[in-house]
Amino acid sequence: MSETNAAAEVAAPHRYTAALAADIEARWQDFWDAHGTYEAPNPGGDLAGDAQAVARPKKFVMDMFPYPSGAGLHVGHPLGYIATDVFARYHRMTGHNVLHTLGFDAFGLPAEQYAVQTGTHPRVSTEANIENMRRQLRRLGLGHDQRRSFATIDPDYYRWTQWIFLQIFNSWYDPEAQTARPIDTLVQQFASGERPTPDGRPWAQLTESERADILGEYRLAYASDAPVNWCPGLGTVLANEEVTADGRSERGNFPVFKAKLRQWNMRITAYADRLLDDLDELDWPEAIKLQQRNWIGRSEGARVDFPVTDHADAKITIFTTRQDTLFGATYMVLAPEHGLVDEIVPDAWPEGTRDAWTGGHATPAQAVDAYRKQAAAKSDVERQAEVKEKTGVFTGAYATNPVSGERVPVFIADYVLMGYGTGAIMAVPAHDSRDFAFARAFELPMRCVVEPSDDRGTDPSTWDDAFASYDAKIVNSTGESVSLDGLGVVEAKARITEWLESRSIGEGTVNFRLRDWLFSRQRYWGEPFPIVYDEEGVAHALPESMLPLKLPEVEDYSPRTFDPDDSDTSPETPLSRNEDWVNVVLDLGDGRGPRPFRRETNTMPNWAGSCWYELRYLDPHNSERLVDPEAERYWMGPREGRPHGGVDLYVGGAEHAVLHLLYARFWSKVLFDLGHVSSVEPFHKLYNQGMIQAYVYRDSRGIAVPAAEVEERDGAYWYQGEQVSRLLGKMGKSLKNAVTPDEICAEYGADTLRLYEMAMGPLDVSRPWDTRAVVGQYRLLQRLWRNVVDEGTGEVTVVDTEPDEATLRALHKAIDGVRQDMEGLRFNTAIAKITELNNHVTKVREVPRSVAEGLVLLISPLAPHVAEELWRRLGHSASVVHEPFPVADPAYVVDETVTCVVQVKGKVKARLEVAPSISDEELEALALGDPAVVAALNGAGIRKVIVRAPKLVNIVPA
Ligand code: ANZ
Repeated sequence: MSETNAAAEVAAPHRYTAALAADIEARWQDFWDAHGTYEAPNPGGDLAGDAQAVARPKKFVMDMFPYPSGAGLHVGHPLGYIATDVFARYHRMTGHNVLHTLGFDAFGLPAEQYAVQTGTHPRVSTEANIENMRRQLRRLGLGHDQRRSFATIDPDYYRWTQWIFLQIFNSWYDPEAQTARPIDTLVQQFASGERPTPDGRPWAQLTESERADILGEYRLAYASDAPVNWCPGLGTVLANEEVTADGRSERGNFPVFKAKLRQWNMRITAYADRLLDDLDELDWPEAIKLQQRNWIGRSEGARVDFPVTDHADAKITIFTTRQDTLFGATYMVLAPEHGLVDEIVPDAWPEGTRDAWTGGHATPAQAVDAYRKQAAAKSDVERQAEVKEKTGVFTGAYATNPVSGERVPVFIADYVLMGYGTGAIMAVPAHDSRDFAFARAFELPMRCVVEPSDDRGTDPSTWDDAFASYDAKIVNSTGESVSLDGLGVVEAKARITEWLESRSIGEGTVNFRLRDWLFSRQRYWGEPFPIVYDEEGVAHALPESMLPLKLPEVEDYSPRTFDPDDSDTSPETPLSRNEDWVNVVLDLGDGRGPRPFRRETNTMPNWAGSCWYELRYLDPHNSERLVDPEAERYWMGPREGRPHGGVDLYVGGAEHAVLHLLYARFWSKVLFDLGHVSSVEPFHKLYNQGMIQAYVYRDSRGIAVPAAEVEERDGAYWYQGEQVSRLLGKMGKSLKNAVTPDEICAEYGADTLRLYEMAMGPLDVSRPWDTRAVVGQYRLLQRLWRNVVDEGTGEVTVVDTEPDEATLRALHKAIDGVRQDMEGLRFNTAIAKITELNNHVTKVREVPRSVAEGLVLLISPLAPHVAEELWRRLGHSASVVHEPFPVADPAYVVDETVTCVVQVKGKVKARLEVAPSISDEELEALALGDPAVVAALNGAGIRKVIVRAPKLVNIVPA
């Protein structure tokens, strides 16, 4: 403590200081815990409570839960948690039953990597991190219902994650009914013959593994051998959403390769339409909705068959979004991996093959082989990149354009992807840039079939690039039995689709960019799959009674060490090394008695736990079912008659636009379809908070230096005598600029930290942290304290008199404004209004009790500890937490007015009631618009207007 502070404490022993704040805060936190102040009752079950509270309107306010990192929290992390806490507190005070709590998303790579390095079991380090975070969060005075908190690593929790997996595994999507249904309903259709089997044999004659293969084509969770993103550097495969635009792992930045590995997938694509349509029902930022729309990527087009020349049965089915340009298709391209390639490749190059098409190879088979090897080394992202130089080779085969009858050469090229559409395209070089570049390089013909709207003419050989437009007319498109000439693009698409369908050579289709969700990881620290394989390799679900399937102990958590740049490695899972756990004899209760099985040794991705955690908050201890239906309906159920219920406010970072938020929506829909929940959507309102940024200081080598030790001199920044540069960036340990909430709490108290974070700016905007500015909010609290408590004696100084008119106005205006700001999450402006009121009160000699109490109530959601303390000292025995929030008296909210006299030629023609603060310009406009004034002027022009706001306007006509 400095000497001046010490002196001040002697003179004012009851001043609001950091020490007093620490004492107040600790006491009230203990009080809240002891009294269960933030516990929200459920309508029934073990968390049932006060029926009156349950009868109130509900508010479910939620944060994206944190990963308990070893570094603990820095001041950037709680920004959202404080905001939801303020919002939740405000709603408690406005008559709501508020559910607010926080759990931990605790599976994941960092704990596992730490385990590999130190040998510490991930559970041990994760639990220690959770403990530390709980302590840090508690210090902030967050009003969480602690009974509802959990971590995703708790077996009681992941038991239900596994249970949901089984529901998904045991269901299929019925496209006609547009819903998921139990897989048994499909088995019945096959068994009864209502649905034919693929090869027509009766269901009863198929072997168990044949049946399993057929059902695997329908299950919403299924294993497949499709090419996946294999990241040797992380020793695991990754979902598309986890791979960056330049084909590297989002975490760790390692190269990602395509590899064929048997993996679990979730058939999220079955829900593409619903995921898209239901976005309209959500109160989410438009930017996030747009990202989801783009990610799902719906495009309407057609599939068209092109018969292969000299192969009576072979046809190439292409997907296009521009079937109106069919007459312009002058060649075709298959993805190098396309299954038809080997079938159509002839033994020798046909006559007329250009040298440029062969890649210098003696036979088509050799050319294809060499090109495939080259393509396999590239990621999808690289293949889609806008490189002007397109590569490929001729397959030696030709096909027939079904509308023009023209013979078109068939190529393979890596710019066509196997995973999109049909993996084959018709190339229309005049109207598609990729095709244009390819046709240029391979000397292929181009035909203009969409009339250019600019002056480039209709000869594509003279163009610089393709002409792509939806707003133009079709030309050069007349065949024997169909013509599109003169039609617009939209009409032409419809006309040609109809024609194709009538001849059964094509059909209109909808295609999605969204891929199925790759759901297995070769990691230790994740949920084990509740799946076992029998000796035939058929996958079986574990019966519910065997859940949770707990993670086994292993000797070694590490993935096998791989060369991160070598795509030829293959994964080996940590769980597979525990042979005792893997090989088991189980009675699955299917009437076949105990049999030997091998367990699945992959684990679920770390997104699994966050796909449904909002539901567990509702009914955290239920061991009988996922969630009690009454509790689910109460907190999450349909709103306004629509099944789109969900969390009332969900706050988190915008970086989760397509991963977590898409996966969680998908699981909600499956659970809804299967009748386990009443809402089709998990999160009704989403809000993205901004980031707290911090200055990063770097020395001349570019290395970050400790920000706390940098000095500012003459507008420059210095560290240990060396000048350093300053840039705004992220806050974090590695950038040596992290400020912890613990430090700020120690220096000022949690209430000051809360106020500062909320006052920094609009919640959705990123803002730089400035430790020196924190003191401003500290002073606000000191002034508030002084308005109620005598710093010398500790006595409460308020008086039981009526406030004067000006104070009443200040109070009620603040109440009115703060209410609106609280509803709209504008906590920064709410604080500005409270500050203004507090400053007004500071000037009042004796503070009336009603005004002091109003102030305390207004600030209590933001600074709950000091509010509780003052409320108690003001003589209340109940906590301020459930006290009604003040309501403004409208009589004091409207501005006072004054009467303004309007004269024309010196005679009073009108009287206006205006605000005292009205400007000259505004007053003049009002006066000139007044009907009596207009009548008096009677069309005459105006020579002069003399304005003396707010009382007089004098108009001199021309
Ligand atoms: C002919 C055409 C003419 C096309 C034209 C475009 C413009 P979106 O809109 O993203 O769905 N395409 C189809 N399958 C492909 C694949 N597997 N790999 C690479 N490209 C593929 O894109 C659809 C368009 O992308 C399709 O329409 C097809 O080219 C191409 F003036 O067909 B189009």
